[in-house]
Amino acid sequence: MDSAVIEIEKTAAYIASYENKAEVDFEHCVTDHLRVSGIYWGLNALCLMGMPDRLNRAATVAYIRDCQQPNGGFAGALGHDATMLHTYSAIQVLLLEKSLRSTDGTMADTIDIAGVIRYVAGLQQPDGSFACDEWGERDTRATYCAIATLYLLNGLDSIKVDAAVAHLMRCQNWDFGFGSVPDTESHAGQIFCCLATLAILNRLSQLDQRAQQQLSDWLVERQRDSGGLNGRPGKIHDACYAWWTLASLAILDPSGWKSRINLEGACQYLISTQNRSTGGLAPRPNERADVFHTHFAIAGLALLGHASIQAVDARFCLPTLALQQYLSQTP
Ligand code: GRG
Repeated sequence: MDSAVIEIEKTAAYIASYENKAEVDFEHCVTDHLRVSGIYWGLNALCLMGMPDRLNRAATVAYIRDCQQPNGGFAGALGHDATMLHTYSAIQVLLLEKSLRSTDGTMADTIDIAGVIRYVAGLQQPDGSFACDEWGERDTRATYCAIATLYLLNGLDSIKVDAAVAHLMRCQNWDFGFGSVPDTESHAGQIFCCLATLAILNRLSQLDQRAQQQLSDWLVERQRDSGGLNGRPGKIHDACYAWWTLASLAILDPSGWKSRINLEGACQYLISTQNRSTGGLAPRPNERADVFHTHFAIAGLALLGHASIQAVDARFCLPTLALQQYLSQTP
């Protein structure tokens, strides 16, 4: 076996195996609250690998539809409360499905779009931030999910965009990175959320040239000798940061970032995290695979331009073609 090859078929089989996990399965039970995001991770990775039909897409869409709550948001699983994260995941899945079946129907045939917009807008706080759910925890992940969802549904006019941007900028630190709320440590995951939000809103100019340069340098320094990336100084590399860190760089410097990273090393690191017995990719070599890391590693390979994986949009973490197709059909 060639250790330098991404095993597409085995990775797809690993993702598809989740569809048939019984409800008595321990892993299935303890990840119940993540089901809708899990469907996004699985379907998006399959789409990026050109194998969307490995999931029963009709059943998937029906499940997502049934997760919409009376308040308009989507729960992570049947019987749970709605959250901002699962609402964005649900819209991402429906967008992928819509782009795969471009001829028939709109998203509004499946779900209550006005309800989604109402739910998301209702979670904006007086300081411009967004809550993760109706119980109130706020962070920049919620702002990203809110803005991405509203952009895709043409609902940005239902919120105070300037206040949302001002809040994000209050989350920026002395090192030009961003934390989850003001005065918290810079972390590549939160940096992604803030930069992707600013990019979607066409507001990257909030960061002057010096800030963009210093933040790019900070992100480039996340690559380790292993080729893998970490999410903040002093931490260990992890496959998912090939997404959070490199997507942030790609947003900041779309034409120059590839010359600042050891692309081959990053690809080889991701490939080395494949679990060759179970299939799927793990945070680090010889560790247990999971769907989250499988997805973000595949998305990382897409950013890096791996020949077997389709191009990905760094702002939305969706295949570029599917996103373009959806946006061109949406009034
Ligand atoms: C669909 C792209 C997309 C995003 C949805 C959920 C979300 C919005 C964004 C999450 C951003 C984030 C915070 C990512 C980091 C996830 C992660 C691996 C956290 C681990 O944090 P620590 O502190 O790990 O346990 P480190 O690596 O810092 O030691």
